[in-house]
Amino acid sequence: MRFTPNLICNRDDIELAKRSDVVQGKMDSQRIVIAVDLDYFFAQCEEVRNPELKKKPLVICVFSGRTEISGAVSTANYVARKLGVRSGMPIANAKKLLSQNKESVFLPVDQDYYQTVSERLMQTIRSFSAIFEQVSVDEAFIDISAVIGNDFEVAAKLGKTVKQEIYRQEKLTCSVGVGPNKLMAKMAADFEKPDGLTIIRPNQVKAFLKPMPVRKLLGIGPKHEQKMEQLGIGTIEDLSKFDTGALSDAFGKNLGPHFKNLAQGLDDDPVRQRPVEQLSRIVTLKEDADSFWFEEDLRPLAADISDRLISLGLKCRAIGIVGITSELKTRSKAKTLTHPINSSVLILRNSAELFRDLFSSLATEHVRLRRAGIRVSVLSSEELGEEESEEQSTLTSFLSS
Ligand code: TTP
Ligand code: MG
Repeated sequence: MRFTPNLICNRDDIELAKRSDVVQGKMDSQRIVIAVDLDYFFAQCEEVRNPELKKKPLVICVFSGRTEISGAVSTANYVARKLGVRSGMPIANAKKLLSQNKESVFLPVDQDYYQTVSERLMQTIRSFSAIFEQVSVDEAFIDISAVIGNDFEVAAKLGKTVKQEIYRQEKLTCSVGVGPNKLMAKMAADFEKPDGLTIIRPNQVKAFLKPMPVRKLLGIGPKHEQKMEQLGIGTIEDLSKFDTGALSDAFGKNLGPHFKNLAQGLDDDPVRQRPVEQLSRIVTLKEDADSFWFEEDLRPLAADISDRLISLGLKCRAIGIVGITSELKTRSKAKTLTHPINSSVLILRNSAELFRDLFSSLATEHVRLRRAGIRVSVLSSEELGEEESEEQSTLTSFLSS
């Protein structure tokens, strides 16, 4: 059975799909969830920045710094994966695997860049449904039942539009799964990678899961798999038919029945917004700085963070700065605010203060900064305090001082 339909998508369908009045009355019968997972995310971000990398084996590394090659592989593009490179393997092993390939490129992770791309991606995905859950830096769910009811044909087109929109905005490919719950949507997204689109309708769930080995079922780890093997459970179908009491004996009274539900494709976990804990932006300065003169470089970072906070309806209660020195050492400072803020000028003001402090402590060491960043945390949707408006009025004098 094929689960990947060949769809032709058109904007009118989607506009129709977004009109909730078209689907009134169908909502309580069924959920439709879309899972989005970016393909080889960190490595693909690097390819967007430098398209020449596309045809080369590309490995993104978390260097531990002890030796030139100590550390682990974060991810790799599919060219490198075809040659055996995998997330989590020692960099030394990846180097060995690619030793014959002169074109191979090994890059360090650039967390801030990926984070910035991720935040834009999440905004795009969220624009398709307010019932949204970010699972990781490159993965999210949306529940589209309230938008399109239980029409899987429209859902399939919407899934395709999500892919197209992400590609149009970021030039990144992703794999999308559409299913009746989070479990099935995620398994659908994993089914065809990279650049896949897999739809699992409710009447296809059983056939989809049936032949798969149990380790493919989300939530089943290597230890569970081992135990299941001892019980004679090899496929997801075996698990779905296994005696519930015996599963409870083997895995406990919660986990045993839970596994059986998963094997039947059942999952009632709602798609829910997880709180955003912090936002950060970092910039490489035009020139390494030995005094606080680069306020102009900070202004766009503060504006970016402010826009993001406002779009999420959040304010921050703590603000921090990070400076990366010319020697690539990290220095940071942070402060707690008396009142939550989200305005760009106040974020700039508070981070500027922290940078002034940082520079006075660096002055004696003759250290220069290469990169400067702002991070806000302790986010909440609290209302502005009165003090913020007072602070606003005194701000101009501070900035021009
Ligand atoms: P994943 O989505 O698991 O992997 P991926 O996007 O690189 O590849 P795929 O096409 O299979 O989805 O993780 C997202 C990012 O998280 C990944 O690009 C790098 C980072 N990551 C690590 O740093 N270490 C790891 O072990 C894994 C699995 C991911
Ligand atoms: Mg991914």
